[in-house]
Amino acid sequence: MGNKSSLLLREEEIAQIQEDTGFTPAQIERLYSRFTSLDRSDCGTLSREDFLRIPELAINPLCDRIVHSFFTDSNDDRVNFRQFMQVLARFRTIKPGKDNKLNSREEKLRFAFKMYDLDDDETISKDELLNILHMMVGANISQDQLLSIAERTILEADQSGIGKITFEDFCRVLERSDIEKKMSIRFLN
Ligand SMILES: [Ca+2]
Repeated sequence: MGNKSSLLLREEEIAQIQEDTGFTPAQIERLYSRFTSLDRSDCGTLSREDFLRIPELAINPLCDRIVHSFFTDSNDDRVNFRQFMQVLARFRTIKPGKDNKLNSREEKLRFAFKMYDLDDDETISKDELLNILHMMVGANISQDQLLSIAERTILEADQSGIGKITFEDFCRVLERSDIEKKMSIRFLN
């Protein structure tokens, strides 16, 4: 107590964020001190550059897309603590019986889908898939191989015959995958 972060975060704000996100007050306090340490300009909001100082993010091949996802509800390219927590909640590990609407399977799938859907048109095109594949595998696989992986993936997933992957296709393909585990990033400790 008595440090800068606990002074600035009011109890009713903690309670509200707990209700929104399912994080415990102790986790919220810890993430808040993390948030304020990233907030170099001390203005209560983070810029895109601030996010790149999170080491767990900086090493993630999808870093740019993940950072972008924090800003989809932001009008001025800054993220306040509440918005920050809403996005983090989607990465929170699901504990049996302690489900929260933000970290449900559906929300995680929706969030992952948006990461692919660069132009926000609700479908994943071949180019968008290639773009993500490229970020994930880097230079280890040739462009031709990536193209054939992307084409085959779309061919197998696309059930509406539009040559693109819809959210329904996406859910079906990932039906048996452990998306809950893959979409859980440990920001805490
Ligand atoms: Ca798209």
